[in-house]
Amino acid sequence: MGHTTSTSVSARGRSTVPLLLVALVWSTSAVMASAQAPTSLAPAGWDAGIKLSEARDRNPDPSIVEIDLTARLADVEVAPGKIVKAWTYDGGLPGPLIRAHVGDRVIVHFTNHLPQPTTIHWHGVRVPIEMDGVPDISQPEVKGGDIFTYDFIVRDAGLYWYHPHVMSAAQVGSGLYGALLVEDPADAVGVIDEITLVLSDIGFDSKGVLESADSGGPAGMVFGREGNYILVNGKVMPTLRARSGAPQRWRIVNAAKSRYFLLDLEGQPFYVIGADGGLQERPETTETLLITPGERADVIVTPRGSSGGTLTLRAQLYNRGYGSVEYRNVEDVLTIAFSDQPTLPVQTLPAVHRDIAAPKVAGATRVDVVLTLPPAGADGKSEFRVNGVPFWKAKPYMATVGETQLWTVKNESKFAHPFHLHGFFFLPLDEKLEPIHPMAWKDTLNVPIDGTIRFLVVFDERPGMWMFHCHILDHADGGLMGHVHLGPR
Ligand SMILES: [Cu+2]
Repeated sequence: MGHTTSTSVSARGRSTVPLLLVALVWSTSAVMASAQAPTSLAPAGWDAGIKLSEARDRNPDPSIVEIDLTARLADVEVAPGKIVKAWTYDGGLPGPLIRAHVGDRVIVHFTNHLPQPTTIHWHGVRVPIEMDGVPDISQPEVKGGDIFTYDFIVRDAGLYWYHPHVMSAAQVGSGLYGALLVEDPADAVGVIDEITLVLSDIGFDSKGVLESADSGGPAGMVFGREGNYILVNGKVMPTLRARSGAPQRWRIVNAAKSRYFLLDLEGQPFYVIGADGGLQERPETTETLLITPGERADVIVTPRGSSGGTLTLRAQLYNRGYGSVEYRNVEDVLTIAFSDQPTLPVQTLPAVHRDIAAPKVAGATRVDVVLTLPPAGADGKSEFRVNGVPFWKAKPYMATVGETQLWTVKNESKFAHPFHLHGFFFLPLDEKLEPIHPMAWKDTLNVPIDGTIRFLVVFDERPGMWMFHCHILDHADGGLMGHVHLGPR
């Protein structure tokens, strides 16, 4: 295959083993219940109605993924006869799935044909600051008609995603997002029927015209605008086929600009094996799966139902602030349609395991952050504040290369916030400053209403000005952003 993981030196304890060795010992980071080559258990064409289009790699070098990507307006059919004039990558909603192997070099020749400047941010990927897509920090804005080449190594296996960092709420909300899947042979957990699911929403009227990005005025900003159509891989309520009792691996990203997804499968369990930064310490079973904007989940589901019947993936209500549960209903997300094959006997799910070495709390620099939403001013405008100031009045937080920091983020606003740090993974801790198990590398973490999150982050060798912000993009635009200035040692 020609891929090598030997270049991906990790500062975070991920065992990195050259591929040859992986093939021999099946790696130290993922252990399967059985080393037998898995075979598909799904009915033929099970994912045909929902599968993402994929970016075309035009570089014959097996360790380089080189693609062209164009942002442009396009008519997109999200349901039969339901067409929206969306902002797209390559004319699709979402943009094409980019597939790479850990250690690959990814080159993206990006052209902007939008009526606005834009950039691409590679959410969760440990890129150099020059590739982070933040205007004026990483790069100038890419103006209409201009080209920018993104070029970086993908060091970590996992599901990532890409989206603009210019007028983010408007541009992401209009359709600009796509998934980047970085695969590692060591992460082949034994379930071959795998699909990437990009969850999002979009707002448009009966003529297919996008809802204005500032609809609802200041109150819309404070809530975080949600689109009126839930999308899975760009489709309203698509159908995935399944054989009852056959496990499927779902790689899920929430690319919505504000909407939380509290998923349930009519009470059937999700077997969670990974999060933002790849596989987690050990699997965990849950009946509801919360994925807030920006977060990812790697889960195995084993849907069960009657031959020819259906099962519905639903979004339950989650209270992320006023307007998120009042007068709202559980919404349907995806239909699972069972084949007429007999139900399979109970399958042993893979005993996925990953060694995660927690950074040390002792010696970590403490950083305390409080999120607030003061009453609106006389002009009726509200602003979110981080330690008393919105981002446009904030000074950067300081860090040095190699430093470990312990962040405490306290939410004193009456809205929940998915807190996202660019460029680095962090490890969530509990109130006793012990790692939360199963441990998982995160780059986005929900701070519930009146809640507090704590995490350890090791700032590796990539100096620069790294953003953090709420991934409810209206909140980010409304003040809830900041920067970490990572300087040389
Ligand atoms: Cu927020």
